[in-house]
Amino acid sequence: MEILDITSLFLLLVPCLCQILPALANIPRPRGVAISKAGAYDPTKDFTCFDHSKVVPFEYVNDDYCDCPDGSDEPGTSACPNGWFHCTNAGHIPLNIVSSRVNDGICDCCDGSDEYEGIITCSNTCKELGKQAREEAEKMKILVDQAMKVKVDYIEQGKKAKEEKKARLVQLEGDRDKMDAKRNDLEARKNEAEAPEKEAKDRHQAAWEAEKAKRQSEKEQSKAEAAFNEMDLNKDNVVDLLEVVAHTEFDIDGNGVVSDDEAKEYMEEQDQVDLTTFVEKMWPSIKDIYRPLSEAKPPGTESPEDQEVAPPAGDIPPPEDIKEEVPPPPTFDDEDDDEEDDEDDEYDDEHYSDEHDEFREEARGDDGKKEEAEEEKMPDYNEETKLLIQVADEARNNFNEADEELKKLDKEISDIKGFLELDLGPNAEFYFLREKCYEMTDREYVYKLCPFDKATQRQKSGGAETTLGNWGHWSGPADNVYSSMKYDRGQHCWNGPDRSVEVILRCGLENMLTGASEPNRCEYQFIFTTPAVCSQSTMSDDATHAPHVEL
Ligand code: MAN
Repeated sequence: MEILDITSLFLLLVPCLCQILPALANIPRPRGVAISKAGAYDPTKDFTCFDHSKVVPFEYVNDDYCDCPDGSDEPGTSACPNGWFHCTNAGHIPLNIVSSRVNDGICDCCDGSDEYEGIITCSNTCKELGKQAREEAEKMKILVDQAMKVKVDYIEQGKKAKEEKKARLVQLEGDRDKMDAKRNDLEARKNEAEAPEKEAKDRHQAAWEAEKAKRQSEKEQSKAEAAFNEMDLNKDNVVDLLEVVAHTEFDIDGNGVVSDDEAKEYMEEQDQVDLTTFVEKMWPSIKDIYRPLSEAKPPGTESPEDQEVAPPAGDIPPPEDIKEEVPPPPTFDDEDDDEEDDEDDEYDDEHYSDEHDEFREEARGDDGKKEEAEEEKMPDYNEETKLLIQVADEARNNFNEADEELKKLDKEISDIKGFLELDLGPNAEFYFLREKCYEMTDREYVYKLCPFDKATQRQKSGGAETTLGNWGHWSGPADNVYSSMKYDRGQHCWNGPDRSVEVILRCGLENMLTGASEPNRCEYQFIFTTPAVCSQSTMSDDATHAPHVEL
């Protein structure tokens, strides 16, 4: 890759000037004077210093004594420290050198004119160097011309894309208005269809809730009646004190015996309770602790937490004997001895309860569960409601489709607006760089530039990307704004600012990230070549403003 200074390039690219120069070179003038200044040195007149500070006889010019403060009387010697010596360099590029280089033993001018005192003999290489330079310049011109063709293509693409997007935007905005109206209409229809649907569904739900409540209360009634019948051991149609006392689960104080007072707590303080009172008053207060005698554990097998467990049905004494001592509980061990057995008892006690529950679960069986689940399930809607749901579903689908369409249109509109707001250069020449990424690798990192999006860095050895910056703005000097880009708001640097990147754009035949550096911690500089910044004036621009040409 060749990098040429623009000023030299410009001069190299004016071959005709080089052809004219040999002829002009013969115009008589003092040594070290440029042709353009020859008129100021008239041998028939006194010499006026360029700064008009003095007028001296013409013989004082190049007499190796500095008379003029600006050094203009000594263009061809080294007498004035601030003087300039002009090399004509016929066949190549003329050059001004500081007068201290005159006769210093080093050949500075290709025509050798700066070394005339014989300290050194300089051969004239201007013809040869000029030829080479012109060939180089010619090549460069060809390459810049090629880059310019690419740029023209970029401009066409960019302008076309902008026009297309603008046209699409107009179309989309029209479509959006229509879709918005359609959506609103469909929303109204949806609401219209949903009102009777909701009414019918609510009605169905309410009827179902009522049915469930009814079933629940019937269930509760029959549970209460079953409990009453079970507790009414002597079948005299009342549950009396003795019958309640037989149920150890009513042992409130946990002393192993249900006292009359404890029984009465549940019996509305009466000695006996008939079916109606039992169902309405007693059952609600006992239903959570009540156990049929047939499910009660033998006394003495209760764990401390499970004191209310009653003795098994087989061991229930007849009602008249109920106050008599309860027989010892059966054990699940062959032998009845010592501590180990106590532990086993504990074990068995726990498992007694679990096994019993499991047994009851199993007894209820899968069919029972299914039936229950079936009972819990709300019945299907009636035909009229089903039809209303169908109509509402259709209205909902239509509305949702239109709503989705509208969202899609809004998204595309917003994307296009974003695109049109993006400054892609005075002639949209940077359009081509959008939605593309360019990478380069240095010793440690892989750097990536995605123009108008972001700049990143990642370790060459792998790992996650660090965002160095997000597209910010054009950042070139006021008279060449599009010569650099700023990407800022990158990842925070723990030991510095938020990361940011300045991307210097240079004219090049290819879009290429050619350099990446970090001049200050977390402040990066990229060099990016692109035909998009080339111009015919690239060749003649002031070197301070024009980008380098890298071709
Ligand atoms: C990472 C890289 C470097 C940067 C340091 C700052 O290592 O992003 O470029 O200088 O963090 O801590």
